[in-house]
Amino acid sequence: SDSDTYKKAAAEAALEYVKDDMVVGIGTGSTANHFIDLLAAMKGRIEGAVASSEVSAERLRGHGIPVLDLNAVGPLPLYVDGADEATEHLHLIKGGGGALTREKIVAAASEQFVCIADETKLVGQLGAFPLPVEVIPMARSHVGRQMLKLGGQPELRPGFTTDNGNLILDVFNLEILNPVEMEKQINQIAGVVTVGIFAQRPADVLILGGPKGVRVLS
Ligand code: DER
Repeated sequence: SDSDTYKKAAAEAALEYVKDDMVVGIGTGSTANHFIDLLAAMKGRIEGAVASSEVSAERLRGHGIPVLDLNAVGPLPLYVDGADEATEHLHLIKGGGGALTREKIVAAASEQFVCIADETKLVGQLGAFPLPVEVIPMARSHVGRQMLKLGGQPELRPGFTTDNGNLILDVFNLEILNPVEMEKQINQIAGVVTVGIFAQRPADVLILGGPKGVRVLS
């Protein structure tokens, strides 16, 4: 599909940021998968990768790329991952793939966060994509009620448990006028593990693939 072509182009452009002997932080999703598959060509030159999900870890191992524990490698120079939505301020909505907690951890531990996406992900205001919120199971209803108070419509992601054993609420129709403030507000709610707004720690570079090639925002 065209979208797949554009995701591949963005992933290809992200390879520029990978240097010899690096340990690279890697995200989750179809765009990150293209990056993993392209990274395989640099296998002998990088030290390894830190994965943000078991799925990505398996894909890396399948290419013979060493998967390392974040606690064993300290701060990372680079994190490459996709997004569900992005603004020109490099604020993101992530979590469509359900890996938002580990993605936020590895992004926080990384010097440079390079986000790769097809250009349809670029929006004027976040929130058309339902906001993923990872919650401790016993807090599902409590957090759901707080989302209603914020004007959102929470829906439990059916039959899904995160790598951390938690649940995900997808919150529809939230008006996210100030992503940094909304991220802080939802983070405070008891039972919330991670909210899929990446604004306090936004991307540093946004690479968008499209019919006219690749566009880089920073
Ligand atoms: O779940 C996530 O945060 C993924 O990065 C997701 O947002 C991007 O998925 P895609 O690359 O398949 O569009």
